Amino acid sequence: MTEQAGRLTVTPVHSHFGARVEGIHLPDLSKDDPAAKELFDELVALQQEYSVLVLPDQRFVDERQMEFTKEWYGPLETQVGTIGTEARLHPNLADWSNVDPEGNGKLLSWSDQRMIYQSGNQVWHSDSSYKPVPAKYSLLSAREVPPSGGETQFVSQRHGYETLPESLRRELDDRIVVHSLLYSRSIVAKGLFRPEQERAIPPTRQSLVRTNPVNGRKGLFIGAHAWYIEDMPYQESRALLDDLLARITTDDCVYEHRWTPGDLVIWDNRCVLHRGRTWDAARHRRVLRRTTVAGDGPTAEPTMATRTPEWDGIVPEGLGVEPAEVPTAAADEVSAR
Ligand SMILES: O=C(O)CCC(=O)C(=O)O
Ligand SMILES: [Fe+2]
Repeated sequence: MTEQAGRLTVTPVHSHFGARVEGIHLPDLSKDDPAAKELFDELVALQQEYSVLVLPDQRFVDERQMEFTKEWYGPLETQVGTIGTEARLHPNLADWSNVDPEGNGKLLSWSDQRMIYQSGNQVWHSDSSYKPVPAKYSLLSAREVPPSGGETQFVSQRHGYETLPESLRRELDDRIVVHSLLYSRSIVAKGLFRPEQERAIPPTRQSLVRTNPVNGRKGLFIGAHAWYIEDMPYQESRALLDDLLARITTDDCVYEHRWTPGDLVIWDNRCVLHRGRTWDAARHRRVLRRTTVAGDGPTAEPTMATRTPEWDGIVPEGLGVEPAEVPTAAADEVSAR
């Protein structure tokens, strides 16, 4: 049912979360206009409530999208280095596109090396949950869309958490999960990072359950980068993370956004998972551009994870905290001298 929130028209898009918002054209918002500030505050309040906002007909160009995001939301995230071309336009702008950046108008198919990194977006994830300070909001703008396929899907990790059995929720509440982009992309393909790029993204610790600071609502914080739970046998923790993901991503929990050029979707990475859907990339253009608002702080401290045997072959030597040495008889003897 459509409602009026101040000057904005709000229509929920799913029974758990998500709303379509009309009555605002973000590219035109000016910091000099007090009414614009009011409108923006209403939008942020809706964001806390609905987690995903769909704003049709927002005619952004790249420069304005970056400028607007920074001016109104705060510092932008910088993309990590990969073998893909998504950072080619600007370090603060993700270019999700299958159009050959060489400028010859050629379309890149899924077998193209440059598209393989991008295909990692097709598993449920929260943007940059592998960084010590994970992202707050993502603003994804549709510039060109295919006639079919290429949708983006969302699920609410709050609804997911709230519908778990109480006893399970209690078990999860104070747990820490190690997240890693090297782990999540190792499942997609090998060789997606150069050695110096790998060294810039050590695994990081995150709370398994996060609380929204404004309304106190709790949500899970998992997805593709969530590797294992600390202080739990590795296989058991993998099984638990897989089970949680399966529970919160059943069909009835999914909002699927079918893009129209000009759409802007803003989601709250603290409490939502998303994934892109495939399309016929060899035949149809799909160009989306994302700006990402940096998070307010870490979710767990210290942020640096301790190396375990599972890291071998995925995370280069020398990254992370070395596990404390188990004292041997010989070492005891030396220290006793
Ligand atoms: O391509 C998509 O639909 C999803 C892209 C994505 O994961 C992102 O923009 O963060
Ligand atoms: Fe994403």
